[in-house]
Amino acid sequence: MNQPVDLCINNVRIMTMANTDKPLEVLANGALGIKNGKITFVGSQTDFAEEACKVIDGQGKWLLPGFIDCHTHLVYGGSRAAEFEKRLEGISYAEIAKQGGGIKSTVKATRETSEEMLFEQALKRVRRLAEEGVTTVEIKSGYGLDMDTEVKMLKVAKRLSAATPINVQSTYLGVHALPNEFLERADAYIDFVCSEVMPEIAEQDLANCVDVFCESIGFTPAQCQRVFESAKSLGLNIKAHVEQLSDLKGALLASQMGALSVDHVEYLAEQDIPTIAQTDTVAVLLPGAFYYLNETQKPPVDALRRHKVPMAVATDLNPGSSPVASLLTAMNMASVLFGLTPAEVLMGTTRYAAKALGMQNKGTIATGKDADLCLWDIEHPIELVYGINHHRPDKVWLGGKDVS
Ligand code: DI6
Ligand code: FE
Repeated sequence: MNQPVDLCINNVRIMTMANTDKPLEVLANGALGIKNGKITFVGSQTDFAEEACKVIDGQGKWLLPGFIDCHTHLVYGGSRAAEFEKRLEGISYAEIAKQGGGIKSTVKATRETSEEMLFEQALKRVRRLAEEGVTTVEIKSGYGLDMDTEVKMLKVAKRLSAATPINVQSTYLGVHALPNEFLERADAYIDFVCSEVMPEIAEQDLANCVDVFCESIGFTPAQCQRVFESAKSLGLNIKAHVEQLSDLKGALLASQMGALSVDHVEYLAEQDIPTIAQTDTVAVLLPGAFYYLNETQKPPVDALRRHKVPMAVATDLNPGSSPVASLLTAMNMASVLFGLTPAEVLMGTTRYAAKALGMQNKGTIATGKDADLCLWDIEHPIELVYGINHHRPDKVWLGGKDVS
């Protein structure tokens, strides 16, 4: 005889995000079976034949995959409110970075902040995201740039995972800015990252992905390529900040080397998109940074869409270019500022966000997937993209466990 499932959620409208051709397809009068944290049944209520230890009546509400914020820098010390004021006076983000502010000022603050304090501050940010139905968040290091602080940041990310009802995926972003100790010696810094820091992080299992900032105010494609090669030799995945402020062809490089995602891509050239479309790389759009930096160059959404490059949407939550602790707000911005359809935005924060993290077990509602789910009392999921700050999930399950 079959073992009963642990939980059945019935009487729900399910948006599975499993059909890429019809993202907004709805399973009316749906039911879901969960066993050992995995989805074992998804279908119509009338077809649900198994016995369940516990049954929840969804009262006709909407069941969606938990949201995934696939690009954040939410562990950091200090604040950049004063820099925000400077930018309002007309000094650009790049100019502030050149004057030693920007990322570098957060590096100084993060080095000076204890692990405990970093944890307490980041915990609040994670909770803000979780309140909106985010069940998985990616967290990057990159505000330490020395061995101890990068390790400290990644340890905080790991602790956040244990302390909150949210999955955390950690990414090592050592190649984010050049630390003062290596001024005028960028290649020596790349040597240090490749031969010392990355092996240590892999050894301690502190991250499973490596990111870089490929940019005129960051690192060259040749330097990023060396980082990617080392990361791959250690069995780590790769992704990259590319074409945020200028076109260095970083997206071409990263996608050719098997990157999970290329992020920002405002300055991505249309002619490069067919080549990227041949790979498995996701384009992660970050409208919060576009909004805060008052950018005018939009990512080539039409061409990405035409060539079927999967697009994800994330907050880029960080103290400088995107102090946005709200994925739902970033989702609205992706539509209003970049012209993504609600369907694209919903796919971009579930299925394709999971793909951008290499987490094929998440992001859709289908048998065998992790039961990370949200129940929403709304007329239609499009409402989650349409308004700002109207909705919170009624219930959230993480690996089948009610964490709401
Ligand atoms: N691009 C970003 O949007 C973040 N890092 C990066 O390379 C911003 C980081 C910051 O301004 O602190
Ligand atoms: Fe970023």
